[in-house]
Amino acid sequence: ISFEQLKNFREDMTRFMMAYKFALDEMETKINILKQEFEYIHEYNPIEHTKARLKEPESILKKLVRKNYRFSIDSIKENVQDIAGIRITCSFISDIYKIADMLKSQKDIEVLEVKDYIQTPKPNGYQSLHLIVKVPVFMSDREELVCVEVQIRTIAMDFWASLEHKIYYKFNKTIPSHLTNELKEAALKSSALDRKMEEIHKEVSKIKNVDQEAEPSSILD
Ligand code: 0O2
Repeated sequence: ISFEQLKNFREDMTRFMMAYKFALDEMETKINILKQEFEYIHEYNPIEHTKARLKEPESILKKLVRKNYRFSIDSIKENVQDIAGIRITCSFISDIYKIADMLKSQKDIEVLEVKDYIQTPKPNGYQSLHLIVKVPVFMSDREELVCVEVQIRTIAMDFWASLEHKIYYKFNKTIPSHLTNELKEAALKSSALDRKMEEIHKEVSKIKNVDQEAEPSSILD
C-alpha cells in the first residue's frame, strides 16, 4: 500500500467517522426526549446515565484484522456494527425493556438485531440488552443510514461489566479460572439484587397507585 493510498484512506476514514458522530448525537437526542417523556408519564426517571463513545480508528482496524475482514470503507460499514456505541444505565430491569420498546417503536429507527444477554447471560455472567440499530443522518449532500450499538443495562450489570472489563485487560484477555468463577458468582449475586430491587420497586408503585386512587375521594370528603 503506497503513501498516497494511505493518505486517501485516512481522509476517507475521517469523513466516514463524522457520520457516526452525527448518528450518536441523533441517538442521544432521541434518548433524552424519551427520558423526559417517561419521567412525565411514570413520574420517575428510568435512566441513571448515558455514555456515548466512538470506536477509535485503530480499534476498528484491529477488529478487521482479528475477524479477517477486507480492508475497505465498505467492509467496515458492513462488518463493524459498534463504531458508534451508546450505553444506557437504568434503575430497574423492567426499565431496560421499556426503553428498548420505546426506541424500537420510533419510525426512523430500524432495528437490525437484538441480543438479550439478560434473558440469556453470556457464559462468564455478562448481562445487558444490546440493540443494533440504523438511524438516518442527513448531511449536506446525502442521507446515510448509520449503525449504532445501544447497550442497555442496570446499575448492577454495569458495575459488574466495568470490573470484569478491567480484569480482562489486566490479565491480557485470559482471566485465571478461579477469578472467572468468582466473577460468575458475583454476576449471579448482582442479578439476584436486581430482581430484589425490581420487587421493591413494584411494591412501591402499587402503594403509590393506591394512594393516588384514594386521593380524589379524600378531597371530596
Ligand atoms: P468495548 O471496549 O466496550 O468497545 P463483536 O462486537 O462482533 O466483536 P459480539 O460478541 O457479537 O462481538 O458482540 P456483543 O456480544 O454484542 O458485544 C459487544 C460489546 O458488548 C463489547 O464491545 C462490550 O462493550 C460488551 N460486552 C460483550 N461481552 C462482554 C463481556 O463479557 N464483558 C464485558 N465487560 N463487556 C462485554 P467490545 O468491542 O468488546 O469492547
